[in-house]
Amino acid sequence: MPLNYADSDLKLSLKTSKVLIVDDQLLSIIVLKKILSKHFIVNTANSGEEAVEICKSNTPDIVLLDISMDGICGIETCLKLKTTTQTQDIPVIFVTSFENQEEDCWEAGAVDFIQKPINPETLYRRVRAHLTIKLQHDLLSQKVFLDDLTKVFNRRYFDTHINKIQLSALRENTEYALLLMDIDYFKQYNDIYGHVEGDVVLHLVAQTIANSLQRPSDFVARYGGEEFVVVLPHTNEEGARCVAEKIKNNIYGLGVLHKYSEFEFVTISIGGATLLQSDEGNMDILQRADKKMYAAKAQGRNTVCF
Ligand code: GH3
Ligand code: MG
Ligand code: MG
Ligand code: MG
Repeated sequence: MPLNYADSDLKLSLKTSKVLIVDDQLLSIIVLKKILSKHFIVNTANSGEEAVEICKSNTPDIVLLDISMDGICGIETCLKLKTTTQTQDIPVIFVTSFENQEEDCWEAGAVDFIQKPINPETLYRRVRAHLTIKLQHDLLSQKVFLDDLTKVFNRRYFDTHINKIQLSALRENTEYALLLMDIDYFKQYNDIYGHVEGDVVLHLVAQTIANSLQRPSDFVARYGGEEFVVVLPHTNEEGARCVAEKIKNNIYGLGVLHKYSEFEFVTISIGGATLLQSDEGNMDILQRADKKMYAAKAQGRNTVCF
């Protein structure tokens, strides 16, 4: 089956795509915005610094970038976006009157280069073409990296991303924390209420874990059957304990009846660990979290253990 949007889905997604225009000249912003806001949602920034902040807090689907600006220039802005995990997948198109800097733009990681003065139709068509590629890339990533049942990331996503997180934490000499969690008495839950109801609870628990996370860099993945793993970059043990307690309480707080649990409701046991600078592969932190999860089970379940 071809992995493609239905035409109507693609049109709808394009209409709600976010374009960030970055230019220090108000007039340029007005001209570009006038052309593009007929087709897309447009946001603007008048410096590289502001653009980087916006890309982190309100991620656009594409960035149109001027080269010559006060403060950090366009090329540096692009390099910053491309070397930050959170923003590196946002396509960047340079829009400039410079003729001799094209090479630098490609080197900085741009996907395209549009020469001023602007031809409105060319601008719109090129932005549209790059947005279409971006949307198809996002759709493909979703299919590859999302768990169908729970709609959180799958094991493949975890395996792919944990290495990057571990390497950057070791390089920057910072911490990160990992929480491994397993629903309590879930076999019995299925036995009593049936697998269909069990699947509903799995989805609800996964979404509750996801909603308990606050930073954009935190994520949850389904690790196996009814086990989930949460990754908390730049977080020490104290911070990770807070997140773990919050998750545990939020799951209990759902109030999903479980006749054969001593807690009366569905609960979760959580084991946590943080990176040690002596760690080599990421199996070390995983194994520590796994041991702690079993300790949480042994301590009576519905418990956080570090
Ligand atoms: P414990 O408190 O020790 O974790 O007990 P448990 O019953 O949860 O233990 P165990 O890990 O052995 O059981 C996991 C069960 O989770 C087995 C299976 O019935 C259920 N499970 C795993 N994946 C799925 C799924 O995709 N859907 C449903 N409905 N149930 C699942
Ligand atoms: Mg300028
Ligand atoms: Mg289990
Ligand atoms: Mg279990």
